[in-house]
Amino acid sequence: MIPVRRDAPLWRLAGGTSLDTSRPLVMGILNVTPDSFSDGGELAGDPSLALDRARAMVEAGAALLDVGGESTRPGADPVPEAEEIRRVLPVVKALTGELSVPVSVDTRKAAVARAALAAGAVIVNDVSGLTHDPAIGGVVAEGRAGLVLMHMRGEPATMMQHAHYDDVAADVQNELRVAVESARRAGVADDAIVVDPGIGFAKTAEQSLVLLHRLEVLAELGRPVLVGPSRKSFLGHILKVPPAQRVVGTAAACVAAYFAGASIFRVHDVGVAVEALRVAEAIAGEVLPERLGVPATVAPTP
Ligand code: HH2
Repeated sequence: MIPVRRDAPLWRLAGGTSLDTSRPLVMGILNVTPDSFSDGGELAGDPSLALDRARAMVEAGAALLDVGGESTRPGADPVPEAEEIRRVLPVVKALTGELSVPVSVDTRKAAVARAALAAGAVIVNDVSGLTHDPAIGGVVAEGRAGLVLMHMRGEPATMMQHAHYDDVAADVQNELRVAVESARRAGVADDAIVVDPGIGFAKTAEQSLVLLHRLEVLAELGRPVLVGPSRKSFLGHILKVPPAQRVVGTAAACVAAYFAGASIFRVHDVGVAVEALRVAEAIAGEVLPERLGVPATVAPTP
């Protein structure tokens, strides 16, 4: 049982830091939205709630945090730019002011990305893979920020109409390659880019399973792979339980994805995922965690 090789493990972020993705890294989700599919409304409106949740996530082993102000669940309504900035900015400021882990902003909009980077975020997580707002690549390049390119088709409101593939792993690989090329054209450095299959985005439950099983196809793009299986509906199809009860299922998906080549795991329930991945890493390396040491998450940029 040998996990897929990670060829280019350093992920360069804004501000001269890098994350070492040769060890599994857990990204904690902070949705400051009223309507996210599993945690909508829990953290909306009061940055101190998000800060408390973030502290607990870091304590539980989160290596980075992802702040989102727009739900992208199937059928979600778009959020105006000014409203998204109003939701996200105070939280990004509060987190970067107090915590030492890198902060990512989950947005498809250049103006939101620009405001968040100015407030100290160091990664832009674009679920549209640069297809929604043509200006966002330039903002990432200018800020020398990290960039997550997630695969989806269409818009959240209509994406499930586009869930038709000849070979889902090969098609997602090809479409992500196009996204990587457009990031390069916008001036984003190769080592700033991470790719993501977009679990549940324009994918049926079975297509999501195939992608998680065949992540090595995405690893062939030569960049670290991030996955976001957390509490998603493919788990509901398997387990027949509501989102809040998909925590163990999420951890199982993270472990499977780790062995298939993923390095970064975007989850709501950080502690459970961290524990599961520590065990997976120990099995993969055939050594106890103390011999692996604490992951050196933030390394100086060479
Ligand atoms: N999934 C969601 C949002 N952002 N970003 C990346 N890179 N990968 C993902 O799989 C991903 C993502 C959707 O999940 P969530 O944030 O929990 O829900 P919502 O979009 O309803 O806020």
